[in-house]
Amino acid sequence: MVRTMSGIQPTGNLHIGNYLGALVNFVELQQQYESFFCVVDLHALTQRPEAAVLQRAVREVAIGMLASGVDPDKATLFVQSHVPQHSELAWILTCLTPLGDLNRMTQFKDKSAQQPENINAGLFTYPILQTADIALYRAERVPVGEDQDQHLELARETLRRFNFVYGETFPDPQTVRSKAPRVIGLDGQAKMSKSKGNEIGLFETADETMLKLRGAKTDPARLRKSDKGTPEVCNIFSYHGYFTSAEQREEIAAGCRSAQLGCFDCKKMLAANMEAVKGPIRERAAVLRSDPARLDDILAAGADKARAAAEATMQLVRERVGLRRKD
Ligand code: AQP
Repeated sequence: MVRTMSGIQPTGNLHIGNYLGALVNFVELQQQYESFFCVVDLHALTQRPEAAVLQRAVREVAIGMLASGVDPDKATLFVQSHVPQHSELAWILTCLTPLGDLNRMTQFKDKSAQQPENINAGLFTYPILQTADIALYRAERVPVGEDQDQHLELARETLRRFNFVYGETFPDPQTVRSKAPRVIGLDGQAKMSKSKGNEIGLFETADETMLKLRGAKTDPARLRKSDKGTPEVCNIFSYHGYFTSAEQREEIAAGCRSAQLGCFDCKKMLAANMEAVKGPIRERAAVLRSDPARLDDILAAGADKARAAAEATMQLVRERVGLRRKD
């Protein structure tokens, strides 16, 4: 059966970019593929979080995945560090990756600028660990947002190199796009990110979201309600594209263009439509938080299944690279 694999970093609160760009696809793909979804805590170490903060974030991301619809009876949900084979394969792939390939990665440059006091080697080799995450499960479908394009290209090149050097071992992992591959942040400029403070949290209440939306940029040329707006250049209108029916979007666009509808009312409609999606997720998350033992059980069972699949791949890999004698 074709496998799908993806991970989310426990580096902060899940936001609607993670939900629309990745989680929506996790839920869809688990219906047709053998699915492995993980909380990538080893990746998060590149940001040097405090231990207690990391532990809490791991649980919150797992809760977010489950509350969004990842079904532990269909998909294997686990924590990356519970499967030590991720680190083992990452080292083997590190030895196959030219420095020049890593030098081209724009995310390394972005993250280095974001945390200039902590430009560690893990940030640089991050995409190799990501390649190992995918390869360990011999995944052929990888649901991720557009920001991961370059890393996926590097993963394909690295795995093709492995196959060339050691013999056909890994399938080519293909990216699976959602309908929202790049959700822009509330600043209207960069992609929405956990660590940039420009996010709408998946667990936020409607009031919290409205508070953020009130300060969010709209059409820069529309200074007063009486100014006619251009919905196509408005970041808020782009969010309507993800949460609002086509019919209501047409009404909003017409109201904006004719200056009948003000930005505040447009934002209120958006907050209500977002709440229709986020409200049930928030409620399911609250139920999951109230039963920590159940989450422990789900993650333990997921780790058992993931370790078995990972070990099967590693036995083959160790043999191919010469780390284990052929019996
Ligand atoms: N703005 C986005 N639009 C669409 N998809 C997005 N993803 C992230 N931001 C957007 C997708 O969500 C998945 C999980 O992301 P991640 O946590 O592994 O890392 P990231 O891409 O670095 O996400 P963030 O939110 O920007 O986290 P920080 O700030 O910690 O780096 C991925 O599939 C990603 O494409």
